[in-house]
Amino acid sequence: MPTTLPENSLKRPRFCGINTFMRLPHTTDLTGVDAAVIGIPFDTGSPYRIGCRFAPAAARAISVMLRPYNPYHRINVFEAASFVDYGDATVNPGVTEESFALIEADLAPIVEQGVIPLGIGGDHSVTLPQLRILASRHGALSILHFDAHTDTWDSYLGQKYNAGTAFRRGVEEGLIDAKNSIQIGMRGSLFSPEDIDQSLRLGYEIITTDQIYDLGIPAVIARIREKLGSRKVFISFDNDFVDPAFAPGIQTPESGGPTAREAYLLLRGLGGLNIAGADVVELNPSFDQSQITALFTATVMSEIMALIAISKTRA
Ligand SMILES: [Mn+2]
Repeated sequence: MPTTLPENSLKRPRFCGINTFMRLPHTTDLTGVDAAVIGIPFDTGSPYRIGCRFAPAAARAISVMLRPYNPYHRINVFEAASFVDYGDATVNPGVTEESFALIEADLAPIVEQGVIPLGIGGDHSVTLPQLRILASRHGALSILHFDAHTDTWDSYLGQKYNAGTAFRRGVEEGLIDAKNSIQIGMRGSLFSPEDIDQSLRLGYEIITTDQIYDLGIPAVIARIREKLGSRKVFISFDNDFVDPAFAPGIQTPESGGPTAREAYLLLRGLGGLNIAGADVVELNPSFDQSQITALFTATVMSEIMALIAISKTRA
């Protein structure tokens, strides 16, 4: 039994105490730890609504609602594997490349000790420094990228490093094995067809939101499993994957998306994936109502944690 069990909300009410993710212990001691949640409160990469820097705190605040037993996988996540809340990475707001170096340095002890980092963004630019440190250990990673947008632009308003470019920079830097990666959920108006074509040229497979509904969720799960197999995978989940009705508090909303339930169904089909790291990004609490998006963010992360718990049980 791990020594990192969360505080028991049946013994002490969940609103008592200082919020950590799902009431896990806040520690940087990674002895025996399988995965560490780390906030990455950086939003200078946001082309639209700034404010994702407050996401880790907002996700932690509502995450106390989430209970340790995942009934879909029939597993007590925290008995099956050891998780901690590592705290937040340090950033310098307004200074992107310095912040990336700071984020990478703060993640280094996690990755070097073989612990799986679980990032809570931040805007989507923060995936790049996570991939830099992870690829230094694992080599190029397969990516499972949930998002309404491809984020493979060469630059955005003249900026090479922001929330719209990480998945091109990652390929250019040799961090992403695009030929063994999938981008899922693309939809909405585009600047041009190139928004999609540029991803295909980089080697990504794309499953658009329309294709999710055409194929059906079981077939999409089968395709993801077939493509990623036992490869080392980084799951990057942009909250704008779902319809703004289910995630209003985000940086770049895109109407006409899947439901929260459909997102969970997709994630729950991925038990056994070889997860090297994951992040949930683009929660912007300034535009959230009634903690809807914060709860969605925390729940997505908890479903990813369940996938890690399953793999530790099987190992
Ligand atoms: Mn994105």
